[in-house]
Formats: sequence, C-alpha cells, structure tokens
Amino acid sequence: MKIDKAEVIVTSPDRNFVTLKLTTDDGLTGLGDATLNGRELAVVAYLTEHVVPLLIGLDAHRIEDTWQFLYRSAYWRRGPVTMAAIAAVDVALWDIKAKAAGMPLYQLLGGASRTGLLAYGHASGKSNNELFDSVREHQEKGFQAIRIQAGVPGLKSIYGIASNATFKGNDGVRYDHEPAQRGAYPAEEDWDTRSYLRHVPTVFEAVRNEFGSELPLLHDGHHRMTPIQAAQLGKSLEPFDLFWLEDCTPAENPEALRLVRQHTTTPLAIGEVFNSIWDYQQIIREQLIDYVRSAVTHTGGITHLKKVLEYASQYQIKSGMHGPTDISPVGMAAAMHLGLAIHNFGIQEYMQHGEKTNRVFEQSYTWDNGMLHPGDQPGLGVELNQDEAGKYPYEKAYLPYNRLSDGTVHDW
Ligand code: CS2
Ligand code: MG
Repeated sequence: MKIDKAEVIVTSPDRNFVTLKLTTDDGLTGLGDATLNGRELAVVAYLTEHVVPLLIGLDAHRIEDTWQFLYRSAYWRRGPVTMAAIAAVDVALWDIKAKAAGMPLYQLLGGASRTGLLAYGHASGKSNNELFDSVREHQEKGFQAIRIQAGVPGLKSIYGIASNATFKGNDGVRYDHEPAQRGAYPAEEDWDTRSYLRHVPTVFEAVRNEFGSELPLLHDGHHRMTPIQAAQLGKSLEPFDLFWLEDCTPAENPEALRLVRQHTTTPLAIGEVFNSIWDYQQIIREQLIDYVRSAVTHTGGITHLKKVLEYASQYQIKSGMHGPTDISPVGMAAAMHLGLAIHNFGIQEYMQHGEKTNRVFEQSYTWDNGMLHPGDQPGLGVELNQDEAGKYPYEKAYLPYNRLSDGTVHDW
C-alpha cells in the first residue's frame, strides 16, 4: 500500500486550520492536523516544499520508519514547525492503517483503557458574576471539570477571557475564545503580575464559595510568572485544591520548576509549547510536573507523543492534552484515540469547535456527561469536506503579545 497523493489543505471556517490528506494507491485516505496557531503558513511551506515530495511512493504501513526518516533526514531537528509537519504525516498514516484494518485507531494502540475521557472546558469572566455564569453554562453543557480565567482589575485585556463569554450563535450557547485575532499585526495586551497575584486567589475563593469544594478547577498561568512568583501563586491557591496550575512559568528553563516544587503542592501542568520528548526529559525525570500538556498535533504525532507519555508513566505523570479550538477536529480525534488507549490518561482539554468548523470536518466523536469518546468508526473517525473547506480561504491571524506598563515586552 503506497502513498499515491498528498494534499495540504488550508481552510479558515471559524479560524485557520492546516490539514494534510494522504491517499494510497488503493484509495484509502488519511488526515493529519498541521495547525500551528499564528504560524500556519510556515508549516504549509515545510510540508509542501520539503515533505510532500518525499512521501509519494512510500509504503503507507511503515509509520515508525517514515517518522524516523522525516525526523533524521531533515538534519535540523525539533521545533514546532518541523514537529507539526511530522505529526500531520504520522497521524494521517495511523488513520490509513486503522482504516485498512477496519478498526477505530485506539484499537491499534492497545485498545480502550477506560470507557471515556474526562474533559475540561474554559469558563471566564471579567467579573465574578460573569465568571459564575460561564461556569454554570459549562456545567449545563455537562462539563465535570472547568478551567477558571478571570479579568484582573486595572488590566484592559487579559488572556483567556472570551470576548463574548457565551457566544450565542446558531449552534446555541458556545464559549468562544479564539485568542488569535485575524489581522496583519499581533494585538497588544497589557499585563501586571503583582495585580494578577493579588487577584487570582480571591477569584478561586469566590468560586469555591459559590460552587463548593468538589468541582475540579484548573487555571492557566500562561507562561507569565518568574519561578518565585509561580511558587507564590501555587502556594496561595493550595486552600482551593486545584486540579492543576498550568504554564506557571516559561518552560524553557526546566530548573525553574524545582523552585516552584519546593514551595507548593499545587499540581503543575506544562508542555503545550513543547514539541519533543527532549523538552520533557528533565522535568519528567525530576518529577517537576504532574501533567504532560502536549497536543498530538505539535509533538510529532501519535508515534512520538505516545513515547513521551510512556516515559512519563514511569513517574506517575499523566496526560493533559492541549485541546483549544486551534487544535483541529483531526488533532482532537488523534488525542482522543491516544488518550483512550494509554494507561496514564489524566484529562482532555475540550473547547467546542464552531458550527462552520464542524461542517468542514465531519466527526464521529461523542460528548456525554463530561466525557469524550473518539467513536468506533474505522480510523480517526474524521472526514474533511473539501467543498465546504474551499468556502473559507486562509486569513492571516496572530496571537496577541504583552507589554508591561513601562512598555517592556512580556510573555503572553
Ligand atoms: C491555552 C491556549 O488552551 C490553553 O491552555 O494556553 O488557548 C493557547 O493560548 C492557544 O492554544 C495558543 O494557540
Ligand atoms: Mg495553556
């Protein structure tokens, strides 16, 4: 079974997505997500110019060998663009192999280790009342775990607050927070860590008082704190028993997490901007995190992320795969199949895609009482409607960036 055709499909229904579609000489097709939010066209070029020409004629069954060929033959290794491109090929080949076997993909990964995948959604609000409404809406939609992001007094705009926290579109109420704004230049947001550190504990105290102590609550620090500030926040949130504090400090310096770990027992999740096992090596070996945040889409696909999670399982570290709307339905399906099969599944991020996106990507996953399941269609269970995709051409979009009050650029 040879790869006969490889297409890079860019479409922008609710936001930009890059999808690789492989077709074999016996007519089987496979999809892979290659979306890198704000840098989509870099991956398009990497695939179109440097990868697609090498795929034609390869044996579609040789997934590991193709992975190693694309990784090692490039000479220049790792990085989000390379690993997103390799991920797209990898997932498309897994999709094909599972279709050829007549099985849902998770069956080829060892079969189901659970009946469903606990998911968490994103609640947000500029005020506590707006936040509480958003939490209630997520509970009404079935979410059993909820991420809490709140406005900070004195800051004009801040990460994670939906422009319209409850998007009342044709597909009903949907939390809609696409951080990447369409436009020719990144939006500038403001930031002040001290205001944030003073405010966040009051938000979680209010949420616990309103919703009780049982509801699993998560929070995303989004890379903005120094290690000692992250330690301070983790410690101040201990009374509110978080499921996790995410990206508490920029992850390029793994040793920073040693200091955070010394000061707080709040569980830590890191890795949505990581793209290889080597990014995790020290923080897994030293048990500096509790959850691996990578998405299949950005970490070399199912083949590589499965290796990361197997390494993490030796240290009782679990998965917490990245799943915002910039992970396409193809990437989400890959995450669900992998999450269903591995033993050390933790939780799956799940921001529901919009109506237009769901028309472009025909999916067979299920969402029931806060649990996801990839479904039992052969393969990934996602098909791309190329006519529908053609209605939505690419539109340049950038993630925002931060400046402090004195104008210094800061992590967003
Ligand atoms: C966030 C993302 O979902 C998350 O945890 O960190 O919204 C992130 O900001 C975007 O995926 C970046 O593209
Ligand atoms: Mg995050």
